Amino acid sequence: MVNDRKVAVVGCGFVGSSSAFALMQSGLFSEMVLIDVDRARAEGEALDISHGAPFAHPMRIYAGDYEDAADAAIIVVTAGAAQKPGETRLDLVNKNVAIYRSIIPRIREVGFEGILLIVSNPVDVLTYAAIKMSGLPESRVIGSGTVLDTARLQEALGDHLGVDPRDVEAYIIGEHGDSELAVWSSADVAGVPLEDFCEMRGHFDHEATEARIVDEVRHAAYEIIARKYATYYGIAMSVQRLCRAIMGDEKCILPVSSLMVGEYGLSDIAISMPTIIGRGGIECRVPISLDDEELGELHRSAAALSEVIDRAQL
Ligand code: 6V0
Repeated sequence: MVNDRKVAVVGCGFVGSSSAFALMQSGLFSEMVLIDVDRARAEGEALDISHGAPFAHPMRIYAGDYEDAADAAIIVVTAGAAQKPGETRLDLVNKNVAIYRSIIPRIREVGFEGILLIVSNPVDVLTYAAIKMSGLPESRVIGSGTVLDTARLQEALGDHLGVDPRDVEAYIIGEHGDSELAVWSSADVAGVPLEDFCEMRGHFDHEATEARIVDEVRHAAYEIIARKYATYYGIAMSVQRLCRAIMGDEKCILPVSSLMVGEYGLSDIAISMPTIIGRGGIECRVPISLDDEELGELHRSAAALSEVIDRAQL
């Protein structure tokens, strides 16, 4: 039995607690279980966040165990080591695969029937690992993927063009990491091709601007970590957005990480591309059109991930 008003968060560090805080404010759920290997941490966060609930939505928030999460509609997994200054997301693989070996089988054992939302990094590798370890149908295992990177891209373009970032239709796809790519060839604002819109707003140096913006997006996490040692608010809002899409059966299109089954010639790998999200999780991947250069970049991104997956022996 799935309780549609219940969510669980595994890992209550910066990302888990910020996500829990965002979910408390969302009104999507009336019960939230926080799980962490450091039980005191989970208890402290549950108390602190619950004291904000009277200002938002009535909600029962408590520290618990996997048994308490068995009937949750969504389990968000943020447990794991985070990047240190200078580390890449892929550097985290061995540590976090080992952590996932102590988490995902527990979720499987309690007979979880909801949606597993993977957030820990490297998110594509861990989404693949979670599919393998959980035995859940692949449609019910979603990696937050490049949802955050796409928000960063929309924000940068909105700022550059002086428009609401929500009106910018542009995606980051591929690995959530150094090899991700922006799909410029089909980007638009209100149906106007991006480069035409740029010219309308007085910007003509497309190549240099696109290179600068994609570079800023790729390096955003490094810039933030260099200054404040962690990133968490942007991902917390991405988690809230994904939970809203699932619980509202929105059928909205978000660039999540999921198992490829032949799209662009890719398979046996989890990577991000625009995907229709609803109450069942992943409904359908949307094969966005790519030009030859973008397709080449996507294949390079996938090859980098495949190599890491092979080495991790999942
Ligand atoms: P953190 O603040 O160190 O928190 C990690 C938490 O996980 C701690 O509270 C640990 O006690 C807990 N933990 C460790 N092992 C276990 C276990 N076996 N079972 C339960 N809990 C455990 O890290 P932070 O919260 O900053 O980052 C967490 C993860 O999110 C890292 O892998 C980050 O790289 C990743 N991020 C992913 C993003 C994305 O876009 N997908 C964005 C930002 C960070």
